[in-house]
Amino acid sequence: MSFAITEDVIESGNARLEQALAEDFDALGRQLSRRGISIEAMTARAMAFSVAVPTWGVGTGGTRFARFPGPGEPRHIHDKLEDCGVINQLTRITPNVSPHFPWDKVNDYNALRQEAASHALGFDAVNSNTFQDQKSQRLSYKFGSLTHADSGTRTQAVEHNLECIEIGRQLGSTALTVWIADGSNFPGQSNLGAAFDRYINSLKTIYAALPKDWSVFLEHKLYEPAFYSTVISDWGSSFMAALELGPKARCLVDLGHHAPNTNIEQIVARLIRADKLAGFHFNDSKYGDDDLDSGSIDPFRLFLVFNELVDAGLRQAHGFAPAYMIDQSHNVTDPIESLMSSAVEIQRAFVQASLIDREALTAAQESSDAMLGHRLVKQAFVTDVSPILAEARRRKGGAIDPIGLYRESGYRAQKSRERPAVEGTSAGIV
Ligand SMILES: [Mn+2]
Repeated sequence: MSFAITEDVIESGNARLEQALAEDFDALGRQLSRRGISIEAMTARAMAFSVAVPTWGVGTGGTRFARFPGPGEPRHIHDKLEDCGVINQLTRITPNVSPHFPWDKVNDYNALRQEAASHALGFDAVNSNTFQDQKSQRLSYKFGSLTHADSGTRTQAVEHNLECIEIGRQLGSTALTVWIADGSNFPGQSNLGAAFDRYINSLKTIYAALPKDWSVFLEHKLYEPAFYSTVISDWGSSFMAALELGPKARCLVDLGHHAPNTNIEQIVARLIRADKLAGFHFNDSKYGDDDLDSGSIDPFRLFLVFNELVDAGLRQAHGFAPAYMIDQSHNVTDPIESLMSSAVEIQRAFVQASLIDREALTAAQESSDAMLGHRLVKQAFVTDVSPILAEARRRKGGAIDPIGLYRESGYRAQKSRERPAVEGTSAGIV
């Protein structure tokens, strides 16, 4: 019998914190009420919010130099589902997981779907992988996959994506996320125009195989592993491809996949306007695609992205239904703690952005009152909405203090006994 955190443990943990939370919640409620905001409405918004967790995120990540595994790491998709279940059990904001193939391959996907449901989890977008070679693979992706100069290699990469769609269909997913590492390291190595043409052609075959209610999410990334050119390097390339493919193709924004100082929230606004925003891979970064915990470096940027998202949601922008997912690498923390903390930070940015007085902001913008516009946005950002987030968790049966309760539960120590270390786990590779 594997160890699990019981509802009793959550209840008794919460009992010790409930009084203080009630006081903080009341105080914040009075403050918001003076600003014409209902704390109950904000709590309801917080309770309705969710963000998906990637199955590979529950393992310790690493860099190209080394990986330092932690105790009790998940050995396979079954352990990963167990860990993802704990994240949702304590935070109540991550009811879906995003699987990755071939890392999460099993024989019976209906059984896997039921197993996930037993942890109160469903499946979000499926992720294909043509950025590394698998053991039994016939042709190598060393020089590319969907855009490889060799048509046989392209076909193999297309077929893998078709298999991912079929697996996702059985899991109850409705989207395929495609990120390719294709590009070049030397000027002259690759024909930049022809590589993009080959991308479009490969994606057309994948697009044609999408079930009726499915979408394909195109993920761009500036550089790495290719260091001279990347085929889908920016939102412009992604947008061109999505436009050519059709309405089921949209652009996925990974916050770490842009040049430093890029105004990501403006990219988000453009994609919303074009009805081409697929969703997000949330993470934070200081230098490049650092895959650090969401909100750990630049919470203001995260908030400004949500400012655009909340605005689009409130004015019911056409086709607006972005998929939210975390995509991080946890190298020095317990991945369960990092994912809980990140999910809460993402939810925090959403609630903070919901506090903005949209009418007053529009009036300030229309009268070119730069300072007032800025103050209205900043006022929302500096409001500590922690009591709303904690109360939302409490009302949904989660933990008032998820990380504190997780540490107290001894879950990790129990798992380190239950899960003997194995070689070559696919967890944590991003
Ligand atoms: Mn990503």
